[in-house]
Amino acid sequence: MAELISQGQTTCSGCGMIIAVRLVSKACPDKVIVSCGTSCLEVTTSAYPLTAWNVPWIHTAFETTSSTASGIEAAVKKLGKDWKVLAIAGDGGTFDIGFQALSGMLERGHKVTQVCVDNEAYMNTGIQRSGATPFGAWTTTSPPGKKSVGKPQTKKPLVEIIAAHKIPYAATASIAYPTDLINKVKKAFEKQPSLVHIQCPCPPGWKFSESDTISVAKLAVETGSWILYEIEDGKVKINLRPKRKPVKEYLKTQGRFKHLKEEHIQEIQKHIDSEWERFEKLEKCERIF
Ligand SMILES: Cc1ncc(C[n+]2csc(CCOP(=O)(O)OP(=O)(O)O)c2C)c(N)n1
Ligand SMILES: [Mg+2]
Repeated sequence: MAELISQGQTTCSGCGMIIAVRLVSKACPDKVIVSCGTSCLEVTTSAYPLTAWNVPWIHTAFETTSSTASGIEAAVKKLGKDWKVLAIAGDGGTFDIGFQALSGMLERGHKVTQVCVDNEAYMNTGIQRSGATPFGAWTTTSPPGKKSVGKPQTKKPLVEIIAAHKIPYAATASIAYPTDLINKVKKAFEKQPSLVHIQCPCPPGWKFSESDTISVAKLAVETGSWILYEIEDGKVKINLRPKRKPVKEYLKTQGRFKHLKEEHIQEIQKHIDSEWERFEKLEKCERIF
């Protein structure tokens, strides 16, 4: 088991993303090569001339995590080595600018596991909205005001889009459910190409106290706004069915939602309820892709 990161990185206190990476470590094979796109993860772990990485690691551009990983995998194959390849990128690097490279990597069938450490905005460049930012959230590029609710769109359904590439494994995970997360990353390394999408609460970007990271992550799951599920060989499985708390309890923990009016909160609640209905139906299908 490779411990990917050593002490000495410079993440903010309470950073959910670095907890996610430590948990991914628990499921990583010893011989692993990492491709990491520009993100908080990269800037906090590799400030020249230092590095916190204990394994072979390549910093690649914001948009090229998966193309670099594809190249590493092709080289490993050609050399006949048994190294596994891990691609890690933020939500911007996975949902948005890196999406084309990711789609290509999956479509070509490269044996790579991609982990998306999703803090729901472009954080290292100053909290700009991404395709992963949830509806209604404040960011510096989705400011609420008289004519704006915050981010007007809902979160892109990444895992479903990824599973539509007919890859063997894609899943969501939460840092508040470490055993589930570790088991999923293990399975992802066994069934490549694969993707694990981890929600990573961010104290400065979501505006909550740095001591609350895990409780915020847990509330996301308990309110049903972050659904723990996997799609294995096209078959959907919901991994946890919480007795859902009202979403208000999750929203009120974070300053990024503090401008929301009751009608917006109701809209978010409705969206969650309809997503659960949809997922319950999907789970009954033999396979969805
Ligand atoms: C082509 C290009 N556009 C913009 C940037 C600036 N940039 C670097 S990282 C980043 C945002 C990263 O967001 P995300 O992938 O979510 O990672 P996070 O910082 O949130 O961890 C941006 C906009 C860049 N490096 N390259
Ligand atoms: Mg991000």
